[in-house]
Amino acid sequence: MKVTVLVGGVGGARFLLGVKELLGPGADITAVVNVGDDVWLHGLRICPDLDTCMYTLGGGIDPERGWGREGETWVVRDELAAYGADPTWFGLGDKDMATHLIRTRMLRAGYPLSDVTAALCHRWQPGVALLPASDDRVETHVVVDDPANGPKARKAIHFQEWWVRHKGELPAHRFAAIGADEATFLPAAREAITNADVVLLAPSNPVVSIGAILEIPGARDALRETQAKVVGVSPIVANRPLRGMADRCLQAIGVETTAEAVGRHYGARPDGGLLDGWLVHTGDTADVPGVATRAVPLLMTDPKATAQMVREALDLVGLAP
Ligand code: GDP
Ligand code: FO1
Ligand code: CA
Repeated sequence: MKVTVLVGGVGGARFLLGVKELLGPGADITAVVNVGDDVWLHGLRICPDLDTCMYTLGGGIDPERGWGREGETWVVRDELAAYGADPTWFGLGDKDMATHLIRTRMLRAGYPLSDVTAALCHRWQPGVALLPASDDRVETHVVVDDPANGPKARKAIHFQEWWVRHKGELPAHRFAAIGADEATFLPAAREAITNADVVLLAPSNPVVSIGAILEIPGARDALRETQAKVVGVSPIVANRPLRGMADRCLQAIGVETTAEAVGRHYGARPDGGLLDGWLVHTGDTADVPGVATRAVPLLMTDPKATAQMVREALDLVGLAP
């Protein structure tokens, strides 16, 4: 069975562990990974969601933080801070930095991000094809108040500045995918969606992970046009995100923090939306017109529990492995 999964970082990576667990070695799994979090810092190209997926699936992730390398040291970060080199609010670990150095060198030599990612994955052998949603630069920015320039002034800051520096505490008026107008959805990602037996939307942040992928021209069309069933998994459990600040992101786009509201936001395919099926957590309810819904345990406590979630997602659209 050929499975294609749209993913962000930590939630997406843990979900992919479950897909791998269910389908076993040699399975045909492709992940289309959000690039909206990507950023240039200290002259290096950082791709947090791609790296989180690569390290998680390759066994190199720090399990507590959920991002970056296990057993990390921070010598270079501290030395940069001693020079006062901006930004001091974003920490690059020493081991992780080798990834960014290689990525940056290859990008500067003219290789597209998809080729660079494949090269990095040679080492990590994630067992899943990790495809950036685009080879083009499409970075999420957040529109916030700018009181220094007047009571009504606003400015757009990079997503990482909003998420890491301000911890999502600055009220977000909206999110903007800078560069999306000139970007192309990665052709290999489109093919992976077109040729899949099933497409899964991981329980990733619906706004700045899945939503950011969908902002790339061609992504929505690929999902609407595929013959494969599309099943989403709710990241909202008992009206809360299980990690991160999806509630603040949803508020900015006027969507309630409930599994039902997120399901309705994605919408039913016959109505121009994305979903054939929508999984919510046991005890939650979701009435999403035109979409098959089911409530099952959705806590990704370990790959076996997550594999059971994936099994339910496939079963919901008649595809039990
Ligand atoms: P990020 O890029 O690192 O923020 O990660 P993602 O966007 O891929 O995933 C973040 C989302 O994962 C959050 O909104 C969480 O609610 C969700 N999440 C984390 N753990 C779980 C879990 O065990 N079950 C479910 N259903 N969602 C989860
Ligand atoms: N998150 C933080 O909260 N603080 C950091 O200093 C930080 C550094 C960092 C470095 C590399 C990387 O791949 C991820 C990093 N993250 C950090 C996580 C990440 O920026 C965000 O959690 C995501 O982009 C949101 O998905
Ligand atoms: Ca992310």
